Amino acid sequence: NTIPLESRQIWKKFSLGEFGDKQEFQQEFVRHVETSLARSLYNCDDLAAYQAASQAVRDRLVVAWNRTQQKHTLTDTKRVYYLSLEFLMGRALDNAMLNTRTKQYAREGVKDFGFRLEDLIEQEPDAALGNGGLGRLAACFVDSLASENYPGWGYGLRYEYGIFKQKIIDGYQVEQPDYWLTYGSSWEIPRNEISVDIMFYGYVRHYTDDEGVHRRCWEGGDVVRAVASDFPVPGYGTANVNNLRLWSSKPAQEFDFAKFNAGDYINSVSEQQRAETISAVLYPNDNFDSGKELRLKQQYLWVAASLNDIVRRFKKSKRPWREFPEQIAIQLNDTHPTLAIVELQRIFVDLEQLPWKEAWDLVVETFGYTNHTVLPEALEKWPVPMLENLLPRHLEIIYDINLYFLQEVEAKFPNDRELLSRVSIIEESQPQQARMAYLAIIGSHKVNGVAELHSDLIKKTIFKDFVAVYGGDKFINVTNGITPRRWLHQANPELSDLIASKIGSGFVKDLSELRHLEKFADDEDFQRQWMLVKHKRKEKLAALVKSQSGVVLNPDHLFDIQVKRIHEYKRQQLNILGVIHRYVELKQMSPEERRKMTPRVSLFGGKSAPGYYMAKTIIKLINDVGKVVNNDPDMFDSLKVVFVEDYNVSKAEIIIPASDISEHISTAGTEASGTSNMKFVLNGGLIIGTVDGANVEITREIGEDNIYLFGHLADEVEDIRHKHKYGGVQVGKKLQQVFDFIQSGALGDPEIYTSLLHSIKYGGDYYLVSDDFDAYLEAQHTINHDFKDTKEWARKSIVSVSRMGFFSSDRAIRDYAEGIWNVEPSPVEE
Ligand code: IMP
Ligand code: B1N
Repeated sequence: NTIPLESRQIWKKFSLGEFGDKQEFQQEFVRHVETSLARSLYNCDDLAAYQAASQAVRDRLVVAWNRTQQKHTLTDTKRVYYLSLEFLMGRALDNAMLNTRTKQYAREGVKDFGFRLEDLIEQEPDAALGNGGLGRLAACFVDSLASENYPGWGYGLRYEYGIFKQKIIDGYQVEQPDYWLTYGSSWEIPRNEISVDIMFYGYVRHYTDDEGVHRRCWEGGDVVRAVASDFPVPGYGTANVNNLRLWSSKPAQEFDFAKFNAGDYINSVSEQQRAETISAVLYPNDNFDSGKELRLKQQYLWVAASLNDIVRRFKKSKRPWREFPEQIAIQLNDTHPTLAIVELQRIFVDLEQLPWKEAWDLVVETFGYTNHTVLPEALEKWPVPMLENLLPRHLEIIYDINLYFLQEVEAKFPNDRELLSRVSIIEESQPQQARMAYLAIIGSHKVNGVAELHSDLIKKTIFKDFVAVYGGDKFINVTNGITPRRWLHQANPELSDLIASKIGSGFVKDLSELRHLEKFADDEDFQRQWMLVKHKRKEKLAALVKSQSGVVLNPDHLFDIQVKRIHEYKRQQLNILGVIHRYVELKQMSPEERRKMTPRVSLFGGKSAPGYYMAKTIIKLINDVGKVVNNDPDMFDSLKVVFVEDYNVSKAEIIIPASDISEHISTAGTEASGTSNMKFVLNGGLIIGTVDGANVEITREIGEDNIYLFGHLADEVEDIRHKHKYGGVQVGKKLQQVFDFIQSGALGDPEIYTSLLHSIKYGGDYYLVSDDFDAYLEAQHTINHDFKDTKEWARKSIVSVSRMGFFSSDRAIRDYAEGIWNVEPSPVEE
């Protein structure tokens, strides 16, 4: 099925190339409106224009995509597969135009037809197939894999419903389904021919093969079909286009003939239909394990389909099995894909009949595992009875992996039964549970945390015993990063252009070039331009807030922003209690005194898991404070409090460039890394933060004079919790004042907040709000003072940006490539 040699010249003549000019773009645009969309020039609105523009750009990506895959197949290079249950991609059009450098043609091209490109970009729904940092990290990583020319694919699930849309009604979060495929996705290439049948339930049959070897085989279960969809991932300034392959569950062709013949046609069909529910909806939990069977089904369907695909591709190369890890690296984004370890061992042993030990060595060489959290409620465990029912053969393999592992431990540390029970994959609880992180460690050759502090912490706490067993070298750090394409060049073209005017635009590809900016930090003219960009971006955010909530913000005021998932450990409660404190203070002042204070805007945004009561209470509190403060004439020139509804990637692109200060104030030791901290600083905002996650390395890079750190340190937290537990919590004067204010009913019915306040005062204050409150206010006080010196503020901002090169996800990907995957870039010629 290849085109004959003699005809290839004809083919090449018609093969799509890059857009050479505006006209070429317009030609394709009109063609797509008239044919793909079946519309006309009398019937072309912004949405149709968006779709036509997308398809014109997409067509080019598809051609480059094929060229890239062809090249990788031909050269048979080692490939990387990034398995993530979440890819929080956001919008694709702007990114695709920037990465392929066709934005200018598109802008001018649609302008001739009376469209503004910005309006078309706004038509695209976010691909929001993730919850927060973990999912967005995966999206940054596929961008960097492509931009750095690595042959790297993402594998995930094609949820029909991404993370819910958040409405705020009467101050409360209300969830609405996010059906993002209403108009289809212009970026999706359906691959109906690529499908894998996946089994659930069934039983294990034992048999003896021709050579007399005892073997086991999983059979007799229900079958569901996984079908592939591909989303091209263009690199920046390279012809390399990688792939994000997402699986959907579909009914298998197999039909329940028994039922069918018994005349139960309707039930037989509708049972098949249920298969589709597996990939229907993303679990809306961040840093939380719900332990539901449907989630386990999602994980297995995705992992089994991906491995089938990977193994099929490997088999095409006709290499012997022992070369598997020389050709393939698989990275596990947290424990969600840990069953991949078991599935690959099953493929090797049951299907390909490799001896156990030989197979297992290949498995361990293939996998790497990234840990993203130490929070106990987030560590995945599956009840053994659930595994036994859904995946009986996998459970047996887990038992065997565990047995061999425990034998190894026993040989190394004889007679330590305590140790054996501590490191066993199977927790002896009622019912027994399989600890997925332990399985991931045992089945991987490298385990990494996502920031230095976090990587040290996991070695000292949750994985301590495994460091004793394996030695420290298996556990490494790869600090997270962000893609400078989306988070600077695309989100903040004003700043990107200003930077480029001084140091050229090379930093978009090599972020370390930002260091050349430092010599302009004292240039007063440059400082003014710098602050002008910030001001423009604050105006843009103010316009968004105005249109959404009617609240008018003054862009001259200090914008203090905390946007991220709402979680007690991230401590939005500390922030809002601080805001209340400020409000109470301001109220007690005379108008003259008040005028001397730094006027502030406190902006919040983020979603709570639908079942997380305390987080929802925090959202309600923020909104209630906003209602009182924003309607208080005394506060008009001093304080505004805003909750931005439905925080998502596209809103982040507007919000992040607009901060003067952003808050990253998790209880020390709880935020594994954080990535928005990096995004805010890269956009010239300073941060207030605790000594936690990547804040530590940001401080090291930009210097401690350029960051406002406060609060207790990670190694003090355990002792403080212990004291709370046995000696009670001391609520200081200032915090008590805030509690009194809330309890006075000034914000509305205080009953609503009782559980929140009690969790601090009488509930052991697990997140140390009381302990860090005064230090937090102190740091905010310093910020108010420093903000008045605009020149010095601008200098700090410029210096910080110039030192942010390390936090590019390109660097992170190179760290993975060298430290874990052992892969080389494989560029495609333009
Ligand atoms: P897969 O590796 O079989 O999943 O193929 C992925 C895509 O890469 C295919 O749809 C093809 O477009 C391309 N591809 C795979 N193998 C070859 C090849 O041998 N020559 C050219 N293109 C290939
Ligand atoms: O992963 C991010 C880090 O920057 C954040 O600090 C970290 O909190 C985040 C279960 C998670 N850790 N764990 C999750 C998400 C969904 C889920 O179902 C856990 N998310 C993080 C990137 O490293």
